Amino acid sequence: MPGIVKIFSYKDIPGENQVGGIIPDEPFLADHEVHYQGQPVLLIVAENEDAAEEAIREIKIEIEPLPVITDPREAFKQGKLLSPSRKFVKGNVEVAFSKCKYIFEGSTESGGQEQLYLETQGAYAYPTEHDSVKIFSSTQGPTQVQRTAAMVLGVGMNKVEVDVPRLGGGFGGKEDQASAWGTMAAMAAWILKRPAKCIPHRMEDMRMTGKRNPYSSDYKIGLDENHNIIAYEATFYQNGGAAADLSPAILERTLFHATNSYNIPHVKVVAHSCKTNLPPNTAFRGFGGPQGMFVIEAAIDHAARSLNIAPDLIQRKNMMDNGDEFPYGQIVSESQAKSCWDEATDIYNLESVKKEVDWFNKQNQFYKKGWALMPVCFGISFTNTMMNQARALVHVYSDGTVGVSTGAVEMGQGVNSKMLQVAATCFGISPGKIKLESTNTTRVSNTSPSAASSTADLNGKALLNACNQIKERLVNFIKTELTDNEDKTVEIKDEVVYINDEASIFNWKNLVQQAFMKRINLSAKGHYATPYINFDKTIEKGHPFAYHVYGTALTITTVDCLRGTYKIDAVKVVHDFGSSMNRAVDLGQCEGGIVQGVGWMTMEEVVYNADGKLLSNALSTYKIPDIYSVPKEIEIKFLNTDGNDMAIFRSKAVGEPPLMYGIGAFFAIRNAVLAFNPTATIPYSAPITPEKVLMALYK
Ligand code: LUZ
Ligand code: MOS
Repeated sequence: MPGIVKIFSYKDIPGENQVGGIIPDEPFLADHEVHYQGQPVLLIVAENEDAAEEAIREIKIEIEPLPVITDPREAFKQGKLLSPSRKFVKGNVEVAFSKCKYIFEGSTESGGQEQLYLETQGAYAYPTEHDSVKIFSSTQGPTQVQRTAAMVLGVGMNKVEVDVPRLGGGFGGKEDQASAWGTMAAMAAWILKRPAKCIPHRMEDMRMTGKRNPYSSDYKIGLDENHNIIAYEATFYQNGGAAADLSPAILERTLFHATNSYNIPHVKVVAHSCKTNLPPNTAFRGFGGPQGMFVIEAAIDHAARSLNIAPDLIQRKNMMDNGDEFPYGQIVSESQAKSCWDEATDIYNLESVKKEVDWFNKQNQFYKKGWALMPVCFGISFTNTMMNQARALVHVYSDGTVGVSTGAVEMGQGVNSKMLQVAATCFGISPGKIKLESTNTTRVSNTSPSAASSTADLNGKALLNACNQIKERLVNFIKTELTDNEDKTVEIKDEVVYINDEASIFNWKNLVQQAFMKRINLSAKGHYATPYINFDKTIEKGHPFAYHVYGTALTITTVDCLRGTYKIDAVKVVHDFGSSMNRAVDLGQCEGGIVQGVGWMTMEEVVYNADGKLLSNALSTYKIPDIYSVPKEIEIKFLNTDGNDMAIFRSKAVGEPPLMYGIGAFFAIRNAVLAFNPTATIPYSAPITPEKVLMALYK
């Protein structure tokens, strides 16, 4: 056909037909079997998009149908697992349950979630010298794209350069799944020796890429007569999709967060990563943590409802303290769980909120309010210890301007602002003198993806290390070459050099110039590897996290009991930012996380049909919070603490933890429905869409 340059199938792949990140179980192009609707089969390269689209319409692929599994429990029954199951054990639940006064059992469902980055996946690439290729990719993981493209092309990683200027959002969706798109562009460019671009339309992106893993779970919770939680058992069935992707790591984080902010003496949690015929599910802000926390919150709510007490009594009573032990062996230290909770219930006046809601519900027949408290404890570090490392490259140019490269990818989360602050603060110069370069695998190699809320910590510390090396050389240069006394203190503030606390004749610019004339090295490569952390998978114990982030959210909602619709009146939070280095950025992350979490729990519904075809494949059928449905009020109070030394400038990681405040919306809405219809049976099945609310109101 006119305009068609080349059609690649799996037979044309020069290297390995493989894009699996953790486990090599995912073909780049389908080979004999197609495992899900939306799996790439052929790569069509055309002079323009229209020609390629026309070719798609002309190609008929005959596929013999095989049985389709979309339900993780069904997959588990048939023994279809993506990776070995995992189990975390603390104490002895069997013995403990036999001594519990109250035991409650049930199951929960939490749905998928489309990342819906504003910019879809995509990449362009062109061939470069020495049989190499350069890829510009919309990825959170430049090294992942590099490694995948090199493997598929059958070349060394040194022949693939990946450059990332910035992304229009990632949210986890581009942690691993950008690799295939980058590799498509790279393969076309490298083989055909022409520039190539590969960008799916929104609907294709939604249909072909994985989402947050849906979970189906069972819980059993045991309490004593004083409402202390003595034992907790849960089994998680993760819907992994057709290939492992990041699901095994997500599964692990579910177990790490299975008890959220609570100290429970006897715990047994088991997780299965189930293989279904859906697009491989993947990272999404929270990375399995939210899925785990939803289940324990449901179990506590179940217990409280059955005991006819308010859930917050059980929540507060069982909150962790310093010295307690997480089920994975790490000892709780610098816990802000109770301080966030107590401050939230105090400044947001929980007692009067309870009274106001009761009063409102008495006054109104067809509108009912509900409230819920949601504590969050989130571990900071990649759970895979090896990944907690980063590098940075800093050049001070002879005119005093600075170029900074790190492994951090800017995707709207503000990490470049933080990197700029690190370099400017260390050198004592204006941010205007510093340029943040693109994220590039040739300048900064072997990067972990920008993920796990750890990007600013890891890359910020690596950058600080690099800047300090240069600064130390400059300070030594002043002490030894420009003044006559080595014992003097030297500081640079506002680009002025202070010697023994007095402004000297030197400023940043002439200092740099003179250092250059004396052949001082004005470049440095920084490296950082998080100290202390470890985890032993053979016993499932260790100290995997650098530190934890804490907080508590109070959510208030109003349900329209004729329509089943609802409004989130307010989400009021006390959050542990440590000592925030950038309150605007951190506040933005917190607000965005809350809205995204509320969306996951309420209106965002990923629907596949029995054949595994995505039905919610556009913004008309997949609803995310818009300006009308976001909480009417979001209030965020910064907990007053010093922060943790493992965080960059003691400013705690902020990317993921706030998302889990959204879980409060589920319970607040559920409580409002129960205020209207106290006998309603409302399964712990998220999202709690208006349809589900309407059914429950009149059941
Ligand atoms: N990615 C990953 C993550 O590979 N490991 C993690 O622990 C993680 N956590 C959150 C988000 N992405
Ligand atoms: Mo993420 S879920 O930290 O890419």
